[in-house]
Amino acid sequence: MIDLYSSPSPNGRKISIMLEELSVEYNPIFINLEKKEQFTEEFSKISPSNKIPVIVDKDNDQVIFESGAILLYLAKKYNKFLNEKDYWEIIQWVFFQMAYVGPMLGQAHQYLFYNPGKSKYAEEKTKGYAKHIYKILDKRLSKQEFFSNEYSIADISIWPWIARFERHQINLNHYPNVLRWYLQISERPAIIKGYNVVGDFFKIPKP
Ligand SMILES: N[C@@H](CCC(=O)N[C@@H](CS)C(=O)NCC(=O)O)C(=O)O
Repeated sequence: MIDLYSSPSPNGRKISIMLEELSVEYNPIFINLEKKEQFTEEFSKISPSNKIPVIVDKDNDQVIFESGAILLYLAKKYNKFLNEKDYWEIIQWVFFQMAYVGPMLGQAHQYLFYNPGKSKYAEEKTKGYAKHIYKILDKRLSKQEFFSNEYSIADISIWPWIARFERHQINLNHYPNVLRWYLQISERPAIIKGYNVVGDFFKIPKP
């Protein structure tokens, strides 16, 4: 049994979606970020950065934080969504998500959605980064159905961020390949289920 500490956010959803895709039995535990539950002494023991997601795999007595490490752990453990043939291609896109897509779009949430009007410079800068990211993703998806040859942890890591396109002030119709990929993946039962496993219910946004 795996305990998943999560919240209804892109990084948390990556892992609930992965666990649903794997049809693994797991126990979702809600960490309410608004109530600052990520800073409790108890949670600090398993999350040195005081962030979700974290998993505790009781089968192996293994604790893992950082969503990229968790996706790799689960992909290796269950031998799915990270095939040998495309290994490095998948890894590249997963790292691109962790290093650029998540951090930059996370800044867009801060400046465009939660704190508009506070810094024109930061708003323009993050809008530019968001457009750059969507352009890169659109180009990749113009050549193939998924980020690699098959649906993989690359798609699972990127999709929950694109589900926040409204917060990035992005019109998905301007990125037709991302739009096609996003809508196609939105229909997967694991995405629908994994989107809402803790906290309040949210509808998956559709343009
Ligand atoms: N690099 C980390 C980022 C995790 C992260 O930023 N989690 C956010 C929610 S999406 C969080 O826990 N924020 C709470 C806080 O910063 O206090 C990962 O990929 O797991």
